[in-house]
Amino acid sequence: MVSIQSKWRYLFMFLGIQLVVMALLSREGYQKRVSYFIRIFRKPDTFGLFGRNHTTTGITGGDVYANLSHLSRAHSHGDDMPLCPKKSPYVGGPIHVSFPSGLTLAEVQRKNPLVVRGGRYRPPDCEARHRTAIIIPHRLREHHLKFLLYYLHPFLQRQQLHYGIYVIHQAGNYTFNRAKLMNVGFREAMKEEEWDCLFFHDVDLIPEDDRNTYICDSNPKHAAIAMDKFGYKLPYKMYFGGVSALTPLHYLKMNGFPNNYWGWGGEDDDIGVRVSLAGMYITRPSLKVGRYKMIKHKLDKGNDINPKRFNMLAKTRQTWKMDGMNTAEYETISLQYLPLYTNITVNIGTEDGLHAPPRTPPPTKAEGKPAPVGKFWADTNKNISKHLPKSQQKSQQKSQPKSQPNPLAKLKEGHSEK
Ligand code: BGN
Repeated sequence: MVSIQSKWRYLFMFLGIQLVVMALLSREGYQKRVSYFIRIFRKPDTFGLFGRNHTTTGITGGDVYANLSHLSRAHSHGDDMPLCPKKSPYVGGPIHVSFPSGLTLAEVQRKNPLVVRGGRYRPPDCEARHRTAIIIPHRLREHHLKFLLYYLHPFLQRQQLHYGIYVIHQAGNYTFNRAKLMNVGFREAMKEEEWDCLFFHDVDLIPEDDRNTYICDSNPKHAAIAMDKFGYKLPYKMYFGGVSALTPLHYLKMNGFPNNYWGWGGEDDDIGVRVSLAGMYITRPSLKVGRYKMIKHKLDKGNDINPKRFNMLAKTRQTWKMDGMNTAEYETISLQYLPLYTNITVNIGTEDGLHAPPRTPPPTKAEGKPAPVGKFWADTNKNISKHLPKSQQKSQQKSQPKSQPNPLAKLKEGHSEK
């Protein structure tokens, strides 16, 4: 038999436990804890994006869209909007990242109602403190791009940024050149708005923690410090690949990125070396925050390992001032303001130049194979026409002057107050 006295004891113990639970919940961040408990009992949604995520290190991630409905209900106050807070109230820490089949761009668009033409966004209820452009070099990775857009849009909205997403698409099928596409992205983005920070972003890397703020530091920042493919560690001290962030001033100080790394490897190391040659240093977020998941894929067709990278890297000290933003030659083939991003398709030429004529006299064995200029142009034109609506095929063609000796002057001309 339980005595009356012990009944009271149990009752007090029960009330005591309730008090402790209430105290815990009412502390700062209780909403996060409540939603965490709710998620445990909730079935995963159609895309399985609300489930818990146990990564290799046991970090649990939340749904990147979880608190964005507050934003879509917020009202714009026009000119008298207050400045956004220094720390966004929407930032929640680790994000659950998975790659479900069946996701469509239409779904991404539906989930991001405040994103406007060209993939631009401004917080609806406050004046953003930062203006960030995301530059994504791209070719034949539509599948990856869709996932990146799915995660990146809400990620940036949670950080209350004014942002724009630019996809720089290399036309034709000549060897891929990631760094040169970044130079194109920099110039084209800066022509449109006065971005105060540019994030150079691989298409297959998804950020896993929204405390990894997409704003610039006083020195160039390497954001992708902890990738799953490297066991969430930096692979080597000077690594500068994946995702990096520079202000326009940083970028111009180091003469942008190299234009002559065709194929996989080395260009990111060159960029890292340029940072120190220009008298700057690399900053990084913490390993806990700078986490990224890579979308698995095989080495791309048209992006073979660059055998020249070792020799080129050895010469960066001599070449960085002569090769970079000041010598980036390209032609813009089309500029499309799509609902989720600005798509810029460019001809960046080949190792032999922008419009290198077939070599005469015919190359000797020692010179190697002649550049496939004719085929390159045939394929470029075929590919571009396929992707453009008939009415736009001519009107969207814009060409750049063949040489742009002074990019700084050009940039200034291109700035626009929007
Ligand atoms: C390095 C590559 C980088 C690449 C990383 C991670 C080179 C240059 C020769 C030293 N660098 O080895 O470009 O991002 O691996 O994969 O190959």
